[in-house]
Amino acid sequence: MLIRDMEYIKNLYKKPLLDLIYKSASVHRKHHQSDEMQMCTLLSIKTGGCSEDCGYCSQSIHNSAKLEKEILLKTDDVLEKARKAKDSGSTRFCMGAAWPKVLDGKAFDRVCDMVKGVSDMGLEACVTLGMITQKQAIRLKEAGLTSYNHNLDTSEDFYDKVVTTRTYQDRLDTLKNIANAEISVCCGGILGLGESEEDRISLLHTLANLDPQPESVPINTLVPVEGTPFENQERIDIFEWIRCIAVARILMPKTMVRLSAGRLEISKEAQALAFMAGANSIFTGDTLLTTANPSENEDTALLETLGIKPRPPYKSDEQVSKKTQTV
Ligand code: SAM
Ligand code: DTB
Ligand code: SF4
Repeated sequence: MLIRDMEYIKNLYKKPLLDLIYKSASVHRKHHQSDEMQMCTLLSIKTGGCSEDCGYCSQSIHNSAKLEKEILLKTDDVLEKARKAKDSGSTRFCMGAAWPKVLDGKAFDRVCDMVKGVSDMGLEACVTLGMITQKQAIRLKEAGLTSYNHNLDTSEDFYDKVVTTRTYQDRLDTLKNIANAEISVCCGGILGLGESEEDRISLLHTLANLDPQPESVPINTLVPVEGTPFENQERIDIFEWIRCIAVARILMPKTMVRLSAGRLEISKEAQALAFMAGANSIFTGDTLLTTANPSENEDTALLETLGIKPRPPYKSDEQVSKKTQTV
Protein backbone atom coordinates (compact mmCIF):
# COMPACT_ATOMS: atom_id res chain seq x y z
CA MET A 1 0.00 0.00 0.00
CA LEU A 2 1.23 3.50 -0.88
CA ILE A 3 0.98 4.63 2.75
CA ARG A 4 4.02 2.52 3.62
CA ASP A 5 6.16 3.99 0.83
CA MET A 6 9.42 5.64 2.01
CA GLU A 7 8.67 8.98 0.27
CA TYR A 8 5.24 9.12 1.88
CA ILE A 9 6.78 8.50 5.30
CA LYS A 10 9.46 11.15 4.72
CA ASN A 11 6.82 13.75 3.79
CA LEU A 12 4.76 12.80 6.80
CA TYR A 13 7.75 13.07 9.12
CA LYS A 14 8.63 16.52 7.79
CA LYS A 15 5.12 18.00 8.06
CA PRO A 16 4.70 21.06 10.29
CA LEU A 17 4.69 19.50 13.77
CA LEU A 18 1.22 20.62 14.84
CA ASP A 19 -0.34 19.42 11.57
CA LEU A 20 1.39 16.08 12.05
CA ILE A 21 0.04 15.78 15.61
CA TYR A 22 -3.43 16.80 14.45
CA LYS A 23 -3.34 14.03 11.84
CA SER A 24 -1.99 11.36 14.18
CA ALA A 25 -4.43 12.34 16.94
CA SER A 26 -7.28 11.93 14.44
CA VAL A 27 -6.05 8.48 13.38
CA HIS A 28 -5.66 7.56 17.05
CA ARG A 29 -9.25 8.50 17.82
CA LYS A 30 -10.57 6.35 14.97
CA HIS A 31 -8.90 3.22 16.31
CA HIS A 32 -8.53 3.67 20.06
CA GLN A 33 -10.23 5.20 23.03
CA SER A 34 -8.22 8.34 23.65
CA ASP A 35 -8.94 8.26 27.39
CA GLU A 36 -7.40 4.81 27.88
CA MET A 37 -3.80 3.82 28.65
CA GLN A 38 -2.38 0.32 28.65
CA MET A 39 -0.40 -0.23 31.87
CA CYS A 40 2.46 -2.73 31.62
CA THR A 41 4.91 -4.00 34.20
CA LEU A 42 8.40 -5.13 33.34
CA LEU A 43 10.55 -7.61 35.27
CA SER A 44 14.10 -8.69 34.61
CA ILE A 45 14.00 -12.45 35.19
CA LYS A 46 17.71 -12.95 34.38
CA THR A 47 20.04 -9.99 34.70
CA GLY A 48 23.43 -9.28 33.14
CA GLY A 49 26.16 -11.39 31.63
CA CYS A 50 24.86 -11.19 28.05
CA SER A 51 27.32 -12.05 25.27
CA GLU A 52 25.86 -9.61 22.71
CA ASP A 53 27.64 -6.26 22.35
CA CYS A 54 24.64 -3.88 22.20
CA GLY A 55 26.34 -0.54 22.85
CA TYR A 56 23.50 0.92 24.91
CA CYS A 57 23.01 -2.01 27.26
CA SER A 58 23.98 -2.28 30.92
CA GLN A 59 23.75 -6.06 30.68
CA SER A 60 26.34 -6.75 27.99
CA ILE A 61 29.63 -8.37 29.05
CA HIS A 62 31.31 -6.07 26.50
CA ASN A 63 30.33 -3.00 28.56
CA SER A 64 31.42 -2.06 32.07
CA ALA A 65 28.22 -0.77 33.64
CA LYS A 66 27.84 -1.34 37.39
CA LEU A 67 25.26 -4.07 37.71
CA GLU A 68 24.09 -6.75 40.14
CA LYS A 69 23.99 -9.86 37.97
CA GLU A 70 21.26 -12.39 38.73
CA ILE A 71 20.64 -15.95 37.61
CA LEU A 72 17.19 -16.91 36.33
CA LEU A 73 14.58 -16.13 38.99
CA LYS A 74 12.37 -18.83 40.48
CA THR A 75 8.91 -19.23 38.98
CA ASP A 76 7.10 -18.60 42.27
CA ASP A 77 8.99 -15.34 42.85
CA VAL A 78 8.11 -14.14 39.36
CA LEU A 79 4.45 -15.05 39.81
CA GLU A 80 4.34 -13.18 43.10
CA LYS A 81 5.60 -10.07 41.28
CA ALA A 82 3.03 -10.61 38.54
CA ARG A 83 0.25 -10.83 41.13
CA LYS A 84 1.42 -7.55 42.69
CA ALA A 85 1.54 -5.92 39.26
CA LYS A 86 -2.01 -7.05 38.59
CA ASP A 87 -3.18 -5.76 41.98
CA SER A 88 -1.72 -2.37 41.21
CA GLY A 89 -3.58 -2.11 37.90
CA SER A 90 -1.22 -3.55 35.27
CA THR A 91 -2.76 -5.69 32.56
CA ARG A 92 0.41 -6.81 30.77
CA PHE A 93 3.39 -8.43 32.46
CA CYS A 94 6.65 -8.48 30.48
CA MET A 95 9.59 -10.65 31.46
CA GLY A 96 13.04 -9.89 30.10
CA ALA A 97 16.13 -12.10 30.09
CA ALA A 98 19.64 -10.99 29.19
CA TRP A 99 20.08 -13.86 26.77
CA PRO A 100 21.41 -13.51 23.23
CA LYS A 101 19.10 -16.37 22.26
CA VAL A 102 16.86 -19.02 23.72
CA LEU A 103 18.47 -22.40 24.39
CA ASP A 104 16.35 -25.49 24.96
CA GLY A 105 16.69 -26.90 28.46
CA LYS A 106 15.68 -26.35 32.06
CA ALA A 107 15.90 -22.56 31.95
CA PHE A 108 13.57 -22.34 28.97
CA ASP A 109 11.20 -24.87 30.58
CA ARG A 110 11.04 -22.57 33.59
CA VAL A 111 10.27 -19.53 31.44
CA CYS A 112 7.41 -21.50 29.86
CA ASP A 113 6.07 -22.19 33.37
CA MET A 114 6.30 -18.49 34.19
CA VAL A 115 4.37 -17.62 31.03
CA LYS A 116 1.67 -20.14 31.89
CA GLY A 117 1.36 -18.77 35.43
CA VAL A 118 1.12 -15.16 34.28
CA SER A 119 -1.39 -16.00 31.57
CA ASP A 120 -3.51 -18.04 34.01
CA MET A 121 -3.81 -14.90 36.16
CA GLY A 122 -5.61 -13.18 33.28
CA LEU A 123 -2.67 -10.94 32.54
CA GLU A 124 -1.30 -10.52 29.03
CA ALA A 125 2.06 -12.32 29.12
CA CYS A 126 5.03 -10.97 27.19
CA VAL A 127 8.67 -12.05 27.11
CA THR A 128 11.86 -10.77 25.56
CA LEU A 129 14.52 -13.48 25.47
CA GLY A 130 16.67 -12.65 22.43
CA MET A 131 16.68 -14.74 19.27
CA ILE A 132 14.23 -17.63 19.13
CA THR A 133 13.36 -20.43 16.72
CA GLN A 134 9.84 -21.05 15.47
CA LYS A 135 9.65 -24.33 17.41
CA GLN A 136 10.58 -22.59 20.68
CA ALA A 137 8.11 -19.81 19.94
CA ILE A 138 5.34 -22.40 19.47
CA ARG A 139 6.12 -23.76 22.97
CA LEU A 140 5.67 -20.26 24.41
CA LYS A 141 2.43 -19.84 22.48
CA GLU A 142 1.16 -23.12 23.94
CA ALA A 143 2.11 -21.88 27.42
CA GLY A 144 -0.16 -18.86 26.86
CA LEU A 145 2.20 -16.15 25.61
CA THR A 146 0.45 -13.07 24.22
CA SER A 147 3.39 -11.23 22.76
CA TYR A 148 7.17 -11.48 22.19
CA ASN A 149 9.30 -8.34 22.33
CA HIS A 150 12.21 -8.18 19.91
CA ASN A 151 13.38 -4.75 18.84
CA LEU A 152 15.02 -3.63 15.62
CA ASP A 153 16.40 -0.71 17.65
CA THR A 154 17.43 1.51 14.72
CA SER A 155 17.73 1.57 10.92
CA GLU A 156 19.47 -1.21 9.03
CA ASP A 157 22.18 1.26 7.92
CA PHE A 158 22.96 2.49 11.44
CA TYR A 159 22.73 -0.94 13.06
CA ASP A 160 26.44 -1.80 13.05
CA LYS A 161 27.22 1.43 14.94
CA VAL A 162 25.16 -0.01 17.78
CA VAL A 163 25.58 -3.82 17.70
CA THR A 164 28.11 -5.98 15.86
CA THR A 165 27.54 -9.47 17.27
CA ARG A 166 24.36 -9.98 15.25
CA THR A 167 22.81 -8.63 12.06
CA TYR A 168 19.60 -6.84 11.23
CA GLN A 169 18.60 -9.95 9.29
CA ASP A 170 19.00 -12.06 12.48
CA ARG A 171 16.44 -9.77 14.14
CA LEU A 172 14.07 -9.97 11.16
CA ASP A 173 14.36 -13.78 11.13
CA THR A 174 13.33 -13.98 14.79
CA LEU A 175 10.40 -11.64 14.12
CA LYS A 176 9.28 -14.03 11.36
CA ASN A 177 9.56 -17.03 13.73
CA ILE A 178 7.39 -15.24 16.29
CA ALA A 179 4.75 -14.30 13.73
CA ASN A 180 4.74 -17.83 12.28
CA ALA A 181 4.02 -19.17 15.76
CA GLU A 182 0.99 -16.84 15.81
CA ILE A 183 2.33 -14.84 18.72
CA SER A 184 1.82 -11.11 18.44
CA VAL A 185 4.97 -9.19 17.69
CA CYS A 186 6.16 -6.36 19.93
CA CYS A 187 8.88 -4.56 18.02
CA GLY A 188 10.27 -1.06 18.28
CA GLY A 189 13.45 0.85 18.71
CA ILE A 190 15.62 3.27 20.62
CA LEU A 191 15.73 6.95 19.75
CA GLY A 192 18.73 9.09 20.65
CA LEU A 193 21.57 6.76 19.72
CA GLY A 194 23.03 9.49 17.51
CA GLU A 195 21.07 8.28 14.49
CA SER A 196 20.02 10.70 11.75
CA GLU A 197 16.49 11.72 10.84
CA GLU A 198 16.85 9.42 7.82
CA ASP A 199 17.63 6.50 10.14
CA ARG A 200 14.51 7.21 12.18
CA ILE A 201 12.40 7.36 9.03
CA SER A 202 13.97 4.12 7.80
CA LEU A 203 13.21 2.36 11.13
CA LEU A 204 9.58 3.53 10.96
CA HIS A 205 9.42 2.32 7.34
CA THR A 206 10.73 -1.14 8.32
CA LEU A 207 8.36 -1.42 11.29
CA ALA A 208 5.32 -0.38 9.28
CA ASN A 209 6.19 -2.88 6.55
CA LEU A 210 6.48 -5.87 8.85
CA ASP A 211 3.82 -8.38 7.91
CA PRO A 212 1.77 -8.48 10.06
CA GLN A 213 2.39 -5.04 11.53
CA PRO A 214 3.56 -5.21 15.16
CA GLU A 215 0.80 -5.45 17.75
CA SER A 216 2.91 -3.10 19.85
CA VAL A 217 5.78 -0.72 19.18
CA PRO A 218 7.92 0.26 22.16
CA ILE A 219 9.51 3.66 21.68
CA ASN A 220 12.58 3.72 23.91
CA THR A 221 14.75 6.79 24.31
CA LEU A 222 18.31 6.02 25.14
CA VAL A 223 19.08 5.80 28.84
CA PRO A 224 22.78 6.69 28.72
CA VAL A 225 24.20 4.13 31.14
CA GLU A 226 27.62 4.82 32.64
CA GLY A 227 30.17 2.30 31.43
CA THR A 228 28.59 1.87 27.99
CA PRO A 229 29.86 3.42 24.72
CA PHE A 230 26.74 5.62 24.69
CA GLU A 231 27.23 7.05 28.20
CA ASN A 232 27.88 10.58 26.90
CA GLN A 233 25.40 10.53 24.05
CA GLU A 234 23.44 13.76 23.66
CA ARG A 235 19.72 13.38 24.34
CA ILE A 236 17.28 13.34 21.43
CA ASP A 237 15.34 16.54 20.74
CA ILE A 238 11.94 15.98 22.33
CA PHE A 239 10.07 17.21 19.25
CA GLU A 240 11.87 14.60 17.11
CA TRP A 241 10.62 12.04 19.63
CA ILE A 242 7.05 13.36 19.24
CA ARG A 243 7.38 13.20 15.45
CA CYS A 244 8.35 9.53 15.62
CA ILE A 245 5.39 8.73 17.87
CA ALA A 246 2.99 10.59 15.57
CA VAL A 247 4.32 8.91 12.41
CA ALA A 248 4.23 5.48 14.09
CA ARG A 249 0.57 6.08 15.03
CA ILE A 250 -0.38 7.11 11.47
CA LEU A 251 1.47 4.22 9.81
CA MET A 252 0.32 1.60 12.32
CA PRO A 253 -3.16 2.74 13.37
CA LYS A 254 -4.11 -0.33 15.41
CA THR A 255 -0.76 -0.83 17.13
CA MET A 256 -0.18 -0.07 20.80
CA VAL A 257 2.50 2.63 20.85
CA ARG A 258 4.38 2.27 24.13
CA LEU A 259 6.52 4.92 25.80
CA SER A 260 9.27 2.68 27.15
CA ALA A 261 12.80 3.43 28.38
CA GLY A 262 13.81 7.02 29.07
CA ARG A 263 10.49 8.37 30.38
CA LEU A 264 12.07 9.49 33.66
CA GLU A 265 13.87 12.31 31.85
CA ILE A 266 10.85 13.39 29.82
CA SER A 267 8.61 16.13 31.22
CA LYS A 268 4.96 15.49 32.05
CA GLU A 269 3.98 18.05 29.42
CA ALA A 270 5.96 16.27 26.71
CA GLN A 271 4.43 12.94 27.74
CA ALA A 272 0.97 14.49 27.51
CA LEU A 273 1.79 15.67 23.99
CA ALA A 274 2.96 12.14 23.15
CA PHE A 275 -0.39 10.76 24.39
CA MET A 276 -2.15 13.34 22.23
CA ALA A 277 -0.04 12.20 19.26
CA GLY A 278 -1.12 8.58 19.78
CA ALA A 279 1.03 6.90 22.44
CA ASN A 280 -1.30 4.68 24.47
CA SER A 281 0.83 2.40 26.59
CA ILE A 282 3.43 2.84 29.34
CA PHE A 283 5.58 0.76 31.65
CA THR A 284 4.71 1.46 35.26
CA GLY A 285 6.79 0.75 38.35
CA ASP A 286 10.05 2.17 39.68
CA THR A 287 12.38 0.03 37.58
CA LEU A 288 12.41 -1.09 33.95
CA LEU A 289 14.94 -3.93 33.59
CA THR A 290 17.96 -2.30 35.22
CA THR A 291 17.24 1.44 34.95
CA ALA A 292 14.82 3.75 36.72
CA ASN A 293 11.28 4.64 35.65
CA PRO A 294 8.83 7.24 37.06
CA SER A 295 7.16 6.06 40.28
CA GLU A 296 3.71 4.55 40.16
CA ASN A 297 2.33 7.50 42.16
CA GLU A 298 3.68 10.01 39.67
CA ASP A 299 2.14 8.12 36.74
CA THR A 300 -1.20 7.68 38.48
CA ALA A 301 -1.27 11.40 39.25
CA LEU A 302 -0.41 12.33 35.66
CA LEU A 303 -3.07 10.06 34.17
CA GLU A 304 -5.66 11.35 36.63
CA THR A 305 -4.83 14.93 35.73
CA LEU A 306 -5.24 14.10 32.06
CA GLY A 307 -8.47 12.14 32.61
CA ILE A 308 -6.98 8.91 31.28
CA LYS A 309 -7.95 5.52 32.74
CA PRO A 310 -6.24 2.09 32.57
CA ARG A 311 -7.18 -0.01 29.54
CA PRO A 312 -8.61 -3.51 30.14
CA PRO A 313 -6.42 -6.52 29.14
CA TYR A 314 -6.66 -8.41 25.83
CA LYS A 315 -8.73 -5.65 24.29
CA SER A 316 -7.35 -5.81 20.78
CA ASP A 317 -6.71 -9.52 20.69
CA GLU A 318 -9.80 -11.47 19.71
CA GLN A 319 -8.09 -14.81 20.20
CA VAL A 320 -7.11 -14.17 23.78
CA SER A 321 -10.19 -12.16 24.65
CA LYS A 322 -12.18 -15.39 24.42
CA LYS A 323 -9.83 -16.72 27.06
CA THR A 324 -10.30 -13.68 29.30
CA GLN A 325 -14.02 -14.36 29.51
CA THR A 326 -13.23 -17.62 31.28
CA VAL A 327 -10.76 -16.09 33.75
N1 SAM B 1 18.15 -9.64 25.34
C1 SAM B 1 16.93 -9.41 24.71
C2 SAM B 1 17.06 -8.61 23.43
O1 SAM B 1 17.96 -7.80 23.34
O2 SAM B 1 16.23 -8.82 22.56
C3 SAM B 1 15.90 -8.75 25.60
C4 SAM B 1 16.28 -7.68 26.61
S1 SAM B 1 16.79 -6.13 25.93
C5 SAM B 1 17.39 -5.33 27.35
C6 SAM B 1 15.29 -5.31 25.49
C7 SAM B 1 15.38 -3.98 24.82
O3 SAM B 1 15.63 -2.96 25.77
C8 SAM B 1 16.46 -3.77 23.78
O4 SAM B 1 16.11 -4.29 22.55
C9 SAM B 1 16.54 -2.24 23.71
O5 SAM B 1 15.69 -1.76 22.71
C10 SAM B 1 16.06 -1.80 25.09
N2 SAM B 1 17.14 -1.18 25.86
C11 SAM B 1 18.14 -1.81 26.52
N3 SAM B 1 18.96 -0.93 27.12
C12 SAM B 1 18.48 0.30 26.84
C13 SAM B 1 18.90 1.62 27.18
N4 SAM B 1 20.00 1.86 27.89
N5 SAM B 1 18.16 2.66 26.74
C14 SAM B 1 17.05 2.44 26.00
N6 SAM B 1 16.61 1.21 25.65
C15 SAM B 1 17.31 0.16 26.05
C1 DTB C 1 11.49 -2.43 25.29
O1 DTB C 1 11.49 -2.06 24.11
N1 DTB C 1 11.81 -1.69 26.32
C2 DTB C 1 11.79 -2.43 27.54
C3 DTB C 1 11.18 -3.78 27.08
N2 DTB C 1 11.15 -3.65 25.67
C4 DTB C 1 11.80 -5.05 27.48
C5 DTB C 1 13.16 -2.54 28.13
C6 DTB C 1 13.75 -1.20 28.43
C7 DTB C 1 15.06 -1.44 29.08
C8 DTB C 1 15.72 -0.15 29.44
C9 DTB C 1 17.06 -0.35 30.02
C10 DTB C 1 17.09 -1.09 31.31
O2 DTB C 1 16.24 -0.85 32.20
O3 DTB C 1 18.03 -1.88 31.47
FE1 SF4 D 1 21.94 -8.72 25.61
FE2 SF4 D 1 19.53 -7.75 25.02
FE3 SF4 D 1 21.32 -6.25 26.36
FE4 SF4 D 1 21.73 -6.78 23.80
S1 SF4 D 1 20.01 -5.60 24.66
S2 SF4 D 1 23.26 -6.93 25.44
S3 SF4 D 1 20.89 -8.83 23.63
S4 SF4 D 1 20.36 -8.10 27.09
